[in-house]
Order: sequence, then C-alpha cells, then structure tokens
Amino acid sequence: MANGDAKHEQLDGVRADLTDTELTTQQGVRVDHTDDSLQAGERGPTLLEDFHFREKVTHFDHERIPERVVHARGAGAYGHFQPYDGWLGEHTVAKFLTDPNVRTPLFVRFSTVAGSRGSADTVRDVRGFATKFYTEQGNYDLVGNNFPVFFIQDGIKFPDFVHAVKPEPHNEIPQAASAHDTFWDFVSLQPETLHTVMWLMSDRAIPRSYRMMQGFGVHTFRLVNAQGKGTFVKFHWTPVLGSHSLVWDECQKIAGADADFNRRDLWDAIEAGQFPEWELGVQLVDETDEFAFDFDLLDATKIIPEEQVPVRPVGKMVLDRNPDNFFAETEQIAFHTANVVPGIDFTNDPLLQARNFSYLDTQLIRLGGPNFAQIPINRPVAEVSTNQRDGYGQQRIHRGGTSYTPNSLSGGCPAIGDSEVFRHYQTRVDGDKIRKRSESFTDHYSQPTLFWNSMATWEKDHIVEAFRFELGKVGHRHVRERVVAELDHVDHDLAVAVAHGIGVDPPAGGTENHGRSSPALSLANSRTDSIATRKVAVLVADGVDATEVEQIRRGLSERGATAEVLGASHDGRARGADGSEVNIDVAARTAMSVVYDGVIVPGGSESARTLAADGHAVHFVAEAYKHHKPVAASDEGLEVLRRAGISTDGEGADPGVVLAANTGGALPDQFVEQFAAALGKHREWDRDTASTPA
Ligand code: HDD
Repeated sequence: MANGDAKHEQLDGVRADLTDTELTTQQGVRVDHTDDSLQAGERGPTLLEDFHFREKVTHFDHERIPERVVHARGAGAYGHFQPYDGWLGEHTVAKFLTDPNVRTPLFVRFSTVAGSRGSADTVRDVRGFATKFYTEQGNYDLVGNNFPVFFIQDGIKFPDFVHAVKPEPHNEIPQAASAHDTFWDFVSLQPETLHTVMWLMSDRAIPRSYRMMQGFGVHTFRLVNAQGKGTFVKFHWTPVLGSHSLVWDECQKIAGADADFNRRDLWDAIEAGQFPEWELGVQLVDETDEFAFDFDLLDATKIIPEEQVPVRPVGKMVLDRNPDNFFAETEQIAFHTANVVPGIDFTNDPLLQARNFSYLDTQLIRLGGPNFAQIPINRPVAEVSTNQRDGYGQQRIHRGGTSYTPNSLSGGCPAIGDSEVFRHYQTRVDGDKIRKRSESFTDHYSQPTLFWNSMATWEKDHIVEAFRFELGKVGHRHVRERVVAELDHVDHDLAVAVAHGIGVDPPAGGTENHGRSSPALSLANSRTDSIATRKVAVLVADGVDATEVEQIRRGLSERGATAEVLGASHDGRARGADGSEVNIDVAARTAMSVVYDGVIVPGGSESARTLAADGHAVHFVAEAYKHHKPVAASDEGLEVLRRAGISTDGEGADPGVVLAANTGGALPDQFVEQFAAALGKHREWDRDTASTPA
C-alpha cells in the first residue's frame, strides 16, 4: 500500500528508547551521581562548576512553551485515510482523496477551545477536530471543529470573541466555561454568534467521546481539478459509532471524577484495539450555483442543509496508534489552514482568510521560530527542498553555496517543477478597497431557527436548560435581557422558556418562525444499533451470583462492549454465592456512575443486601438512572434499584430499565439482549428524572 507507514518510518529515526542505557549529560558524558549537587564541603554552597546541576536545572527552567491561545487542551492520535474509490477525481487533483490505492498517514488532535492545558475535558465547549494528512504531495491540514458553523464571520473579530469567552481578565475566572458575563455580553451585542451559540447550548457541546462526534471543515473550500475548474466543497467527518452526548449534570461531575475523561477514552480505545473510525464526506456545489442559496457560501455562520446538498462519501479514516510522547507529538504539532496541497484551495470567506494568516503566526511564538516544520511531528513525508536557511533550531545541514533562486552555481536547483505543483486557483478579483461586511452576510436568525426546529423534544429541553444554566450565572440583568431579546428572533417559545428560568420578563413576541427544519441536525437521528466500545458497570459484593456475572461479561463482550465489575477492592475477588471467585476490575469506592454508559446489579441475596445498605452503591444506580442510562438488575438485585427510587414493577418500569426476576441462577437470554438494545439507544431520553434523588 503506497505511503501507509511512511510517517512512522520517518519517526522511527527519532524515537528514543532509553531502556538499558546509562545516564549522561546532554553532551553524552556519563554521570556518576545525580542526587546531590557539587558543594564546597558538607553543608557548603553549590559550585558554579557543577555543569550537570546547571544543565539539569536550566533545561527544567525552560521546559514550558506557551500553550495554544485557544484549543490549549487536547489529545491526539495517529491513523490513516484511504479513499473508497476515485469518484472525486472529477473535481480535484488531490491524490490522497482520489486514489484508492493510496493510504495516507495522518495525525488528529481533538481539543476544547476555551480552557487552559490542564482544564477538564467535559466542559460545555466546541471541540476542535484537526487533521494533518502527510500526503505524498505535502502536508494538508483540515483544521475543523465538531460544529459546522463558527461564532463570527470575519477573523478580525476573533480576538474580541476569544477575549469575551476566556476567563475574565481581572480575576481569571471562570476556567473553561462560557457561563459568565463577558461571553454573554458579547453574544447579546453580536447576533452573528447566535447560530453557533445554539449549537453550543445543545448536546453537541458535550460529546460522550471524541470517537462519537462529527467533524466539519466549517468553511466552504474549493476543489480544483486538472483543468483548473473549481468546485465549492464542505468537508464532513462522520463517526462510525454514531454521534452521542453526555448530559450536563454528568459533565460537571466527570470534570471532578475524571478530568481526562475524553482523553482517556481515546487513549484506552486505541490501546484496546478498538480503533476509532470516521467517514469523510463532501458536499459539493458547482461554481455556477454560487448564488443559488438564501445565504452566502462564504459566511462561516451558515450550513448548507444536507437535505439540500447531500453529503457524499469519499473515504475512511482510522486512528490506530497513540503517541509515544505527549509533548513531542500532541503539543508540538502545528496546524495551519493554509497547509493545502494541489487540488484544494481557499475561498474568500473572511474568516478563512484571517486564519490563513493567524496559524503560521501563532506557531512562531509557540514553537520558538521559523523552523517548526522540521520538528518530527510536523515534517512532511514529501520531499522538502527550499532556499530557507538558518533560524532558531535549524535541524538540517544544507550543503552547497547557494540559497537563492535563480542561480546558476547549483545548476538552478532547487528547480521549479512542472507536475503536481500547487497552482493557485485563478479568478478575477475586482473591487474598491472597503472595510465593510457584505450585505449577503446579514441574516443572523434563519439558521438558528432551522437548528431549533430540527431538534427532538429532549434536545430542545436540554437547550433551554443550558441557556438557563449559563445565563443564570450572568450577574448583569441587562445582558440576560438582551440575550432573551435576541432569542426571540430565533423562536418565541425558546425565548419565553429561557426567560422564565432566569428571572427576566418574557418577550412580547419576535420574528415569526419560518417552520423549516433539517433532520440531519438532530442527534436523535444518529445511529443507535451499536454498543461497540461502551462501558458498563456491574455492581457486586460477596455472595453475588457468579454465573450471572459471567453471562453479563460474555454477552456484552460478544456485542463489542465491556463490562467492568465493581467491588470492594480493585484487583481483588468477590466470593460468589456458589463459592466460586469473581474478579473485581475496579474498586467500587473509587468509581462514579458518570464514567459508565450503563449499570447492572446481578442477583445473589447476600450481595444485594450489602449493596442495598451501601449508600455509595445506591447513589451509583440512582445517578445512572437520572442520567437516562440503561439500568438492569436481576433477582435480589432489584432491591438495590428500589432503594434508588426506581420502579421495578413491570408496569412502572421504563424501557431503559431491564429486569429479570426468579432467574433460578441463570439469566434469560433476552436479559443482555434487552440491555444491549437500550445501551445502543444511548440514553432513554423520555425518562422523567426530575424527582430522582441524585
Ligand atoms: Fe482556530 C487553533 C479550529 C477560527 C486562530 N483552531 C485551532 C485549533 C482548531 C481550530 C481545531 C486547534 C489546532 C490544534 O489542535 O493544534 N479555528 C478553528 C475553526 C475555526 C477557527 C474550525 C473557524 C471556522 N482560529 C479561527 C480564527 C482565528 C483562529 C478566525 C484567527 C483569526 N486557531 C487560531 C490560532 C490557533 C487556533 C490562534 C491556536 C493554536 C494554533 O492556532 O495552533 O492560530
């Protein structure tokens, strides 16, 4: 397969394994001691001569680099991309998108936007989804998000937007949260933010997993074919596992219980060989249709509804390898929207144009100089041959006496090629020099309304709750009022519902809702037929029915999910009712239900009695139920559910509660089957959990 492992072969040259080595200085001198500094006598001062001490501490003093000004918190992995076939060749000369025999190595970095490097994963935020394709024709970076739209239309507003959402400057509070006055002040004064704010208040902003979220290139880009003809394109990543989200209460608890929740999930899945996969799809618009829409294709606050222009599949991405070193790879990777290859070009989207300046600029400060493309993670697998020389951290030893074009002294090399070169898309540009937003960018309400109309009832409820939570934290009343007034232009019912929750008078009635919707926008329409990689907690104590535990383990594993048995001590054993031993995977006291997708309490009277009397276990079950997760129990285990306030009488039980009574020691086949079906649905959203005490 062409190119498949080219990046790894390249990186093998710099991967360092220190096993069986002896400690040296950076100069390769072996040291005899590293625990005490060189001193003038016992209890005496440290000597300047101690080069080992100075080198060790100096390096430490310089170990930190500036974190990314946005998207500081992230996690990444290696993988590859391969097109299914060559159909896109009609529209682009980009080989990695059109040659099914080419498997392109890549690195993806997922991120949150607002928080610092050490902030929690499960905050309400946009997720970055940046992919660096190491193609044979040079590096191509698709620097996208898990939302298809952005908060602003022109990059000159980016510093304003980011200053508003970041912690407030006087006290640096709050961390990694938009629920504060400056963000909502900005939103209320800048209606172009509204569409993306709707996404931000939706469950899209709290993904269950990086592996279960979509990715979007956001901008309209341009594909260019061999004849130089352009076609507008929007890029989409669709996760094979479907798109699923957490609930807000859960997110806040996970932020404490496991701040690395999404990062760990990605890492663990890859280590376990459960390689995350996405399909790359494109929406194509012929150039003759540039003005066929009721919005401007250059406006990054707009989507092209999928019902209007379908997403056509191009190929598949698989992530199959974790980095060896977080800093060297995930921290030092440098994305840039202007890293394009022949066949992919820009449009005049003013947000994209600004990005094409900003990303190169930011790497210069972040990575310390103009040679950051030589850092191993950033190096293309394509040959690099430039006349650029010198600069901090130059890694190459360029031979020869010329570093300019044209030259005759080096035979004119590097020469200008004539095949597979990047040729900028040619178009006529004509206009007055003006500082003005295009009139075609002025409709800020139709698409937020489209998004709202497309939501399932439970999604709408979550959006209203999110607005209430966020605005509930806004101290300035007039800001809350202005946001509600803006929402009234999106949908009157939404504005009224939000107003009621935040102590603001409901608005009189705004713009009429246009009534259009786009089903593709709803998470309710994502796939629900797989439980692959889901994690289920099985609560046990001494006296548990060991046969049932085994049946649950096997049944879930056969369907691609994992059962983790929670008991008294990690790596310990519980005594089964029949005297056998049951392995404990996780110490129950260290675990919270929020990091699981569902919970099962097997039978066994002694075990069930212990758990029913254990507040932690009862809370565990109640909390899972509150978060709409599937909950199951058999025989005496039902008592634990009842203690958690969950109805176990056949009539009162909801579809996400799976029960097996009088099993006689073995679970009926349909027990795991029904539980798996509920797990596949992800959550039982219609469950009323208002009174659940958790
Ligand atoms: Fe940006 C990082 C995505 C608008 C300026 N951005 C960054 C990352 C992602 C995005 C995923 C993290 C890359 C990584 O993992 O290293 N940004 C977007 C999307 C945008 C967007 C989808 C709108 C469609 N960004 C945007 C604008 C500007 C920037 C308008 C500036 C005018 N973005 C940056 C940056 C960052 C960045 C300051 C910070 C660190 C970095 O670039 O490498 O240059």
